[in-house]
Amino acid sequence: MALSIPAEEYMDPGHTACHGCGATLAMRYVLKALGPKTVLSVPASCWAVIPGAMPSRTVRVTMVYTPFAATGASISGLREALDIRGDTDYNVVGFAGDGGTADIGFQSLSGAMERGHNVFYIMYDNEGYMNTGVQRSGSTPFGAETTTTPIGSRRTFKREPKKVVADMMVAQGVPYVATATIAYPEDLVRKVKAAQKIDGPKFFQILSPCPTGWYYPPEKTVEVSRLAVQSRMFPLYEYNMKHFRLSRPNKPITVREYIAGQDRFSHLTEQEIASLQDLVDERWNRLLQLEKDFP
Ligand SMILES: Cc1ncc(C[n+]2csc(CCOP(=O)(O)OP(=O)(O)O)c2C)c(N)n1
Repeated sequence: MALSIPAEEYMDPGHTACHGCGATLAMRYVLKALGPKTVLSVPASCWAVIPGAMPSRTVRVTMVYTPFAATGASISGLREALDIRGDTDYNVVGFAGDGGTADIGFQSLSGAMERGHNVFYIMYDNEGYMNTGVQRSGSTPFGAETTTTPIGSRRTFKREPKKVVADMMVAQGVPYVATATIAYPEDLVRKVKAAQKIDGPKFFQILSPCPTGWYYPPEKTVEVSRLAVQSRMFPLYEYNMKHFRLSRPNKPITVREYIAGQDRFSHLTEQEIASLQDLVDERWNRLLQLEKDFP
């Protein structure tokens, strides 16, 4: 497939992210797809600090900081205000972490999607509250160690399955919903451009691996992102105006192979790995059913 990633950059190289941060690549590709007429609304998260303090900015588009729980409300207001001014050609984008989306910002997100505003909501999913020190979020997968689910003698790793916000947005009937990840930038950019054609709410969940919180070497971020897809831990799909398309891994691997390089899973027993594999298979079957239901 021909490389179709725009050459233009809307992010500058200097920023305060950790080495190997997947969330910086997520922003870079999203902005390449959307271009300069974009307004970002960012709540408390890693991305609230990545641009640095004034006069640093890192992104070459307007960025508004919003309270943790209010991304959905803030993009609703920005959209309506820009439309009143006649700036209908601006992309309005909420760019929030998984804690700010799956947990604390969920009602605000759900309301914005239900009211039908012409906005993007991008959840960059690093599977934890990383900016504040790797705490568990609703989007942390079963089995992971975090600082609020520490191993120690009581082995309190996360016992609950990952809350998959994209699937919830499909259930809500949001016009465009996609999952994507930074190992597949052509797919990510294509999806953002496809969504841009829709005059209504658009939701993205972008897996953005985090070496600091997943405990793997920073140079492995793209590889980890690819293995997440190949193992079906993070399936890629597109739900576009009631058509659902699920991407099949071209080199399938097991969940065990995916988690092998990440110390956040290194404590798991054989039985616990099997439980994680069961959860992954169960969700995959639900997604296959969605493909049948929305051909
Ligand atoms: C109302 C409120 N509660 C808590 C915080 C502290 N806080 C700032 S960033 C953050 C973690 C955000 O996690 P997530 O949304 O997953 O984004 P990430 O840090 O992983 O990029 C927390 C808890 C806050 N700023 N405001």
